[in-house]
Amino acid sequence: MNERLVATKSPAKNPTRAEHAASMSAYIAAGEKLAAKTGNRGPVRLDGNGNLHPEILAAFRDKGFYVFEGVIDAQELDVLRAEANNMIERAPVRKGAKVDARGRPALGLDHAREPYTFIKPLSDPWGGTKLLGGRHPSQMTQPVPDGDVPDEVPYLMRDMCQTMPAGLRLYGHPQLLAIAEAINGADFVPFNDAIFVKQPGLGGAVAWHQDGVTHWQSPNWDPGIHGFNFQVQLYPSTPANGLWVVPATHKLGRIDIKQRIADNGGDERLPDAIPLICAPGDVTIVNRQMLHGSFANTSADLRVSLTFGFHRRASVLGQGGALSVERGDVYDEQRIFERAAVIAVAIDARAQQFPDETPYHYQPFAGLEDDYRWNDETFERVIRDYSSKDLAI
Ligand SMILES: O=C(O)CCC(=O)C(=O)O
Repeated sequence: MNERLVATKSPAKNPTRAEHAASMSAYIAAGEKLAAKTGNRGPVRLDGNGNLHPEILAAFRDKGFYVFEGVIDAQELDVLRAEANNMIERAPVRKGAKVDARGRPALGLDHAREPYTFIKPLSDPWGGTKLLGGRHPSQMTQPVPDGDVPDEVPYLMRDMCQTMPAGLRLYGHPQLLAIAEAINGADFVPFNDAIFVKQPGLGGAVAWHQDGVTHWQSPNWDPGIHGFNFQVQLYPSTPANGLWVVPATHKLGRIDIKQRIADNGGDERLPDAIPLICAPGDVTIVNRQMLHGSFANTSADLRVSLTFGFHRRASVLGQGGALSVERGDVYDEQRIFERAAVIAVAIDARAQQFPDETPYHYQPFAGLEDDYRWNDETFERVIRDYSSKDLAI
């Protein structure tokens, strides 16, 4: 038997919030120890040419994740928090409503796609369903929330580059884009973005899964073919509210997740997993082929993770709609160019706000910078409803 679970009782089928939190404590303690041993964290280190330090790249390629500490400074973090909180507060009071909880027009009414996903408090909306390509085969424990709670809470919020000016500027962050280039090449392309909201005592679980759905059988399959995601943490990301990963699983191909859980006695607390523990302003990268997930947030701590990913161009070109993208969509040169233009505008939006920072040079838009300055015209042409051009694989 795995020694990490000896001291831990299996969670009851529908534990109370407090029972669930208690059932996690030994697992969390063991996960913290394993995470400390695993390492793969520290500040962003670039070499003299502005490239990600090869040691970090090698560590990421080996374990499939890295935690960058202290990337976003306190001032930028404050603005991001205020704007993300505004998005939470301005959510429709319930699914489909036109107003927020205070009767103001809800945010997102003019978006092509509803930017919010709501769930029942502490639920796992995807586990054990066919949603999102059926990639979450096993449902997590869904504890019973305390007392009087809303029927639905925001789980995901999309379109941060449209609704949050600081979110757009973050998308043009020179260090983050240098990391994307190191991993996916200078002609890297975007994937999508979503803000995971895990309110204390309410936030839902994300069942164990691997993200990619397109290239598992590809003759060119390799551990990096489905790209990676950033998560920018606005609040502490703890073992109780945060993302857990099973290191190095990005190299294994498609994993039989149901079997892994069965082999663990049906217990979702996978023994080799580690929590990505972050302070506010830390940024994680996670290979999208990693086995990862998060538990219902029965803790007292809010987590808000701005999540956005990037791909290799070759992984996307010629592919088509997957996950939340319309099935008939084709990722041709034009589609990729239009979605990638968000990066070009974001770089300029950031340069306008932070004139002392050296902007990132995005090779696919070299020479086109003047057509992609941040202004009202590019908001309409490039940013409005950009997520309907996402490049999911
Ligand atoms: O942050 C989370 O809880 C889940 C994130 C996730 O599953 C993802 O980024 O694919």
